[in-house]
Amino acid sequence: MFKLNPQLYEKIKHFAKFPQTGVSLRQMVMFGQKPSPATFFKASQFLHEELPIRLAHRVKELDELPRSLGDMPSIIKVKNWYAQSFQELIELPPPEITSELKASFRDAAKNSQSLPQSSPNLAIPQSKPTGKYYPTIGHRYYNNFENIKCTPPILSYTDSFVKAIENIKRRHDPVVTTMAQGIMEYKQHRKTSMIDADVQQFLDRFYMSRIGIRMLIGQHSALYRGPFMRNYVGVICTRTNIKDIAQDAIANARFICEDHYGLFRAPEVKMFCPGDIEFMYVPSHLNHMVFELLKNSLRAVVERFGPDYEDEYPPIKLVIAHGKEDITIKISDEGGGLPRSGIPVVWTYMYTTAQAQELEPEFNKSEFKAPMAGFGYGLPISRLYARYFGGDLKLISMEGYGTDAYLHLNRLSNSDEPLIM
Ligand code: W6P
Repeated sequence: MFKLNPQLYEKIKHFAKFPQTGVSLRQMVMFGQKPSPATFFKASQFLHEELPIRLAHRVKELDELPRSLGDMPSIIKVKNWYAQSFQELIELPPPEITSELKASFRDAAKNSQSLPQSSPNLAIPQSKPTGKYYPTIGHRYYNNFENIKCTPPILSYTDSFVKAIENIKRRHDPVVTTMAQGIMEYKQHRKTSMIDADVQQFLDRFYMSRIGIRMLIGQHSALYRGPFMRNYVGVICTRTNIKDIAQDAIANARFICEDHYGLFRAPEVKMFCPGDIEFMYVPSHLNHMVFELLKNSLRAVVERFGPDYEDEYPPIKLVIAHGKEDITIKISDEGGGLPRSGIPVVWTYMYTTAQAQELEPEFNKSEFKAPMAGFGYGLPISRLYARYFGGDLKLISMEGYGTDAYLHLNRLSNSDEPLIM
């Protein structure tokens, strides 16, 4: 069993002094579909520096939580995973490089095309006077090294690095559910169901960071392993068809709804989409968000009218609009709405209309498969996914009538990663 010792923690605190470097979607696709071994090596070097820094920030924050929360067994478990992953990365030896090779890398970097400028992510509060906001660099992330021949030690380094980060990603699969367990432990301990604003903000930061780390690892691994599909760069689809994804999410959400309530037909979802809209995005993120919103709308409608009134359900409307900056998906239901006082609660990591349930161990495994009513993390996490690439998610409700959810997606795709929120 791994344990976080004081010596390692000193190292972690040192790494946590360095700023995290963000990478935009636009920068990630610069790699093209099949990067050369040397380009891979360069990306590995970047991640080999960047990931320990990001992990260290997380360990430090977990360690500095109020004791009543930080001492919960599940939180300690998560902290140990982060510390172990940190240790594995800093102990992975970099390859021996001849000075000759080093020089050719330096030359190639000089001639490399410059990265597109990133723009501030609208989800981050801007121009903080604390100076805690670090714009992206990314130059260390991507360089085009088509013509450099890699030596065997470099190739074997690249290979063991990818294996190491894939292993880390797998280790962290159960982080969300384990943290949720920790929050439940905390609530029982404190005998309250409210979590305060600090904890809420911590969790937003924590899960946002997790999305970023997993995106970088997932991207690196997908680029290394393939399969190399048309219009895909790693997990990014350069021509994501929003209508197709919406249709898919509609079918899945309705199926889950029918299954959960024992319905013959879930409420209808009417889609309004002007033609085929294609843009650069991560299809799995988009699917996750739309699916999550639809589940909430379906649940509201079914629970308002009751499972015996299948023929009377008012349809849910899904409208897709595209402008120069944004693609927006609006999902409108007539599920009775929420009072204005209930809206902030929806974004906390405790909101669920379903009864608190024991988390099944199985649930840990698949990140993107949620039951009809999970443990209330669907909406806040979906908002983080939206914000991660410069979009946002908003709810406007009419109590007594229904709710509109607006999912904004930034189509310019050059937003900074929101590392500080
Ligand atoms: C509701 C509550 C809710 C949350 C998110 C999306 C849609 C809806 N509808 O009644």
